[in-house]
Amino acid sequence: MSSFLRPVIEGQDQRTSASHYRPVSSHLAIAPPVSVVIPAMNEAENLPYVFKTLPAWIHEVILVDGNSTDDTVRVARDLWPGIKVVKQRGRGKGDALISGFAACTGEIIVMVDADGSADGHEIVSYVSALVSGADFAKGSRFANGGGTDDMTPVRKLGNRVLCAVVNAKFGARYTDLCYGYNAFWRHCLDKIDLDCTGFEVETLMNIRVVKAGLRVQEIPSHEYVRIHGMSNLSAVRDGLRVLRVILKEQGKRRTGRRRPPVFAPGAGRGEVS
Ligand SMILES: Nc1nc2c(ncn2[C@@H]2O[C@H](COP(=O)(O)OP(=O)(O)OP(=O)(O)O)[C@@H](O)[C@H]2O)c(=O)[nH]1
Ligand SMILES: [Mg+2]
Repeated sequence: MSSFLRPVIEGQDQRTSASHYRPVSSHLAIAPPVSVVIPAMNEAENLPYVFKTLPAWIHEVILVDGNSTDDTVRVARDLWPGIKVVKQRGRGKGDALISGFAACTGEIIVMVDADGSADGHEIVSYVSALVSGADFAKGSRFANGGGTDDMTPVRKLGNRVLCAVVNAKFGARYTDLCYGYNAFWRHCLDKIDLDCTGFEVETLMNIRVVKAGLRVQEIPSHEYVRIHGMSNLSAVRDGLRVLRVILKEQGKRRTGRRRPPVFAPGAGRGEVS
């Protein structure tokens, strides 16, 4: 069994018997602190639903605000006292996530959308996979046990085709590609060295983890419909961006043996408050 996890023994006080282990379910306690990064642009109305499902054992929540013109930041601070808010300097979801990751102090990082489509109760499945040996826990709506209420047939088709292209070109065995619910050990950031701005970010991560030879485990996940507001994604425009990333990554050498650049926690490009 990995040194990061151990069974919860009934009647034993997890806090005193091994001070850094925290129970995350009825039968599992973990040591590593978990950071949750939430990119949000005008999601004030959805945040109550998002925060309601986040487990109390999370070490920190980082909200990356994309210059929202609604009450996103105030609502987030009310709902999760102590939340770190990163003010995004650039534009796009990829840019937001890169800033958020840089502000994390946890060893495990979980990405959660702010539109109410992700269920925070699933975080324990992602974390369990990571403490059991995976480097990257990749959410999948099409793995057995997953699902989506949110994707149109056109998006499903586009995702499927792009996923097949990634599998063929990079030797992956993914069942889903463009999905925003994922988790990973912070050390992965050194190896994937993210450099993108938009909705292609998840694809870039999925490709680079394979190229870097990291251990990827898919986690069945259910995507609910966005509760309020409009999607920021355009199927054609963002589908083309994803395709461009795939082609660009194919032209680059594998990164597996390359010594990764050092990642400095807290050295974000955004402004933290
Ligand atoms: N900070 C920040 N967040 C963003 C930006 N663009 C999108 N987001 C957030 O990223 C998450 C995913 O964006 P969505 O618009 O829901 O895109 P999607 O989930 O692919 O599309 P739908 O399934 O239609 O909702 C949401 O929490 C958005 O608020 C941005 O430029 N900056
Ligand atoms: Mg969404």
